Parts: sequence; C-alpha cells; structure tokens
Amino acid sequence: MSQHTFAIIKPDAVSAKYSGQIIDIIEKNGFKIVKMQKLQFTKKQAEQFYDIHKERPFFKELVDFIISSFSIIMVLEKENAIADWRKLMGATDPLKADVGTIRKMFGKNIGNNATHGSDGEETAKKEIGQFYPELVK
Ligand code: FUP
Repeated sequence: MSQHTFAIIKPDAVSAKYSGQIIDIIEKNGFKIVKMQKLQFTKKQAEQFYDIHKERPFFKELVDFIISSFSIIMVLEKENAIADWRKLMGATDPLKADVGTIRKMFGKNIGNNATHGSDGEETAKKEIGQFYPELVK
C-alpha cells in the first residue's frame, strides 16, 4: 500500500547547493513528491517539530541548526515510503552511513547530516500534519 513520509533537505545541504542532486535521487528511487516547499523554520516550528528530542543534550543545537537557514520540506509517497526513505538516507552519522546513501554523499557530521526522514508511521503523521494538516485528516 502507498504510504507518505516527511522529508527535509536540511540547511547544510541547501546551502551547499545539493538540493537538485538530492531531489534527483529521490525521484529516481521511485518516490512521488506530493508536497515541496522551501522555507526557513521559525524557532517555534523547530521546537514543535523536534519536541520528541527536547530532553536530549543536543536539542538546542538541533533547533539552532534547523532555523539557521533555508530548508526544503517534502511529503514523499511510495509503497513503504517511511522505511525506504530512511534506507536511502543512511545512518544518522554520515561517517557510519553506507556508501551510496544520501548522508554518506552529502552529510558532514551527525548534526549537519543533509536530510531528515520520519522514523515511523506515527511520527510521519505528526510531522506531515504540522505543515500539511489536510493530508492527515
Ligand atoms: P534520525 O532519525 O536518523 O534523524 O536520527 P535521530 O532521531 O537519532 O536524531 C535526530 C537528529 O538529531 C539528527 F538528524 C541529528 C541530531 N543528532 C545530534 O545532533 N546528535 C546526536 O547524538 C544524535 C542526533
């Protein structure tokens, strides 16, 4: 069954002009881009988006990074979209990510790791709903 996931091309990758290459990889791997928007997260949007990490030591760093510059947010559609997008991104730490994954190719370090992807069905619904409530009704 077709599934939606929430993806972000993060400020490090947008600033480095990797967006085109990353979007190309997304399309070549069979994802349909249902929604796409370039925006700069506000502090409020970032804190809501990352609220599951609010007790973790890197929370402030995470928020400061995502609000630092423009991101591209997307809703991707595909069979098994959530797991397949995470597989295509690779491990959170680009140094540990497999060859051929987006984070290996475009990520700098565990914070500046080029992309985000929802980690499960509930998270996908929450993340998509923050920006596109009409899709999760
Ligand atoms: P992922 O689901 O792969 O994005 O990874 P996590 O949910 O574990 O982490 C979310 C974000 O927090 C990562 F994209 C980067 C950041 N992070 C750190 O900055 N330091 C850490 O030790 C772990 C995660």
